[in-house]
Amino acid sequence: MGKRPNIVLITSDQQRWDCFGFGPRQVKMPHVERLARKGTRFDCCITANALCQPARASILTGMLPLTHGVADNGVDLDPALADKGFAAHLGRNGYKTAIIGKAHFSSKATFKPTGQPECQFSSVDFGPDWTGPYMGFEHAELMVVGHFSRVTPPKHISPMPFTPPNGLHYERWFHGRGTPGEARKLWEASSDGKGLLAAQTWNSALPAAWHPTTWVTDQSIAYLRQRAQSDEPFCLWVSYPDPHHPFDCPEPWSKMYDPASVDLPEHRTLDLERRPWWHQKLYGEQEKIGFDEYTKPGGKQTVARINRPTEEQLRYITANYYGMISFLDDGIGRVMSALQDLGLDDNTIIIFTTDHGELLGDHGLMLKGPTLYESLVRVGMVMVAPDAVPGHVVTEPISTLDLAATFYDYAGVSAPDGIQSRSIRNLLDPDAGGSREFAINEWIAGSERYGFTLDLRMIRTKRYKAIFELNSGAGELYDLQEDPNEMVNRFDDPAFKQILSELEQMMRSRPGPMLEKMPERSGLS
Ligand SMILES: [Ca+2]
Repeated sequence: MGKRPNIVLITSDQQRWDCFGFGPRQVKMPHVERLARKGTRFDCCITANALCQPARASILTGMLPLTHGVADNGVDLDPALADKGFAAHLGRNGYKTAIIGKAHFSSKATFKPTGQPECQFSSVDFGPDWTGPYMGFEHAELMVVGHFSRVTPPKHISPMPFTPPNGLHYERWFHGRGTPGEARKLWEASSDGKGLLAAQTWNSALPAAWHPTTWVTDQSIAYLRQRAQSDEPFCLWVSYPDPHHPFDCPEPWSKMYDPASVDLPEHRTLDLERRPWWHQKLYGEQEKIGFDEYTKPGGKQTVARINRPTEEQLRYITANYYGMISFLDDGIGRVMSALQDLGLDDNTIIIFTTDHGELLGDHGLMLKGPTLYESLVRVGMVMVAPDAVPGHVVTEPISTLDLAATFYDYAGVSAPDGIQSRSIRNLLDPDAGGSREFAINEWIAGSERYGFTLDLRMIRTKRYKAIFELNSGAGELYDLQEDPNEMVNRFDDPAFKQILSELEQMMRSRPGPMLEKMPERSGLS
């Protein structure tokens, strides 16, 4: 490979590891499965955080949350740190860089204007002519949210003005479809006339052609066409906002999976008595806090924003979740076809992964929260690179934050100082004997979120997962080899004392600098 390779990073939002098409769940992703046959699949990829903003800041910067400071949702990434991210760094080294879709590097649901394009208020100052630069990307075509909410919070807290002149490229395009108001009306309507099937779940009547998945695909292909005219290497982040809730799958994808026969979790009832105190406090005591409470001034944000679904409701949610995933796989297939047609495929590294998972009914829980089960922190990752051995599966624990260093490795540039990202290129060769000991996850859940502060540090080795809540000293320890469903917490089990102590040592040995003081919160998410 003489010329430096192009890089196309494709991500979804909130896609659990077992829903990547190559199993074990039923959901189909034929194009991603094709990528996996051609390239390398990482079976134990762990996100640096279970929420959008910290997870995405880690992918971009190659830093852990306590180093870049976005240790919770609602915190903006410092542009000075984004300047050490892969977009800025590759840009300085001759790459053209772009992000198309959902960025979420700064808060959208802000308390007041922040001056950032993704801020619900400040987006008005970034008109149709604005296409970056943003957080190191030379070119940006974005959305403020990408997944609208059917619920409009009271005006005094967050008017969510995602209609023009507020909003960004996708929102402006979306609201311009058809007659005024038509796109929004169709999105809220049901294609099957049944209305809401579960909380935040319906078969949307929005035409698939107007859906963010289609828009992200089309804009990405247009960018690739442009890039194919030039010899400069490029790095494009194609960022789909699905299958994040609401579960509003459009036709025909909403018809693809029969709710009656979708997979259900083996353990789908609340089992709080087995868990440390914060599980009980959030899902036991605070469960009754509703949307009104969380949006009123000084009110606490509840984790139970989506009620415990019945089995029938969970079936509808799951069928729509699967449909949204197969829809975005179709987009990935179109991006891959464009690369081939443009003659770019033999010198382009393609990665598909996501920012974090989705509980989807595991242990009676939905969406995400400070319950760091595998469905939430383990994600799929596939990489097609020129030196990949087709079909190779890597079982070493790696992190999504390792992508930045991997890109530098392939681009032949040295990494900026102070990052925790490590290139995964040496794991591509099955005979090279490359190994990894553990992956790290960090989350400081501020009191604005839950009414108390949690300082969560997670260590994931091939076999074990330890979660330390540093403020209280409580925690969790699961032996994933003997207990893949994480049913028995061994944290206080004397028989596991030595293992826990080793895992704690790994946590204390975390590499790199940590911020002394975390940045101020700019919003809720
Ligand atoms: Ca997300």
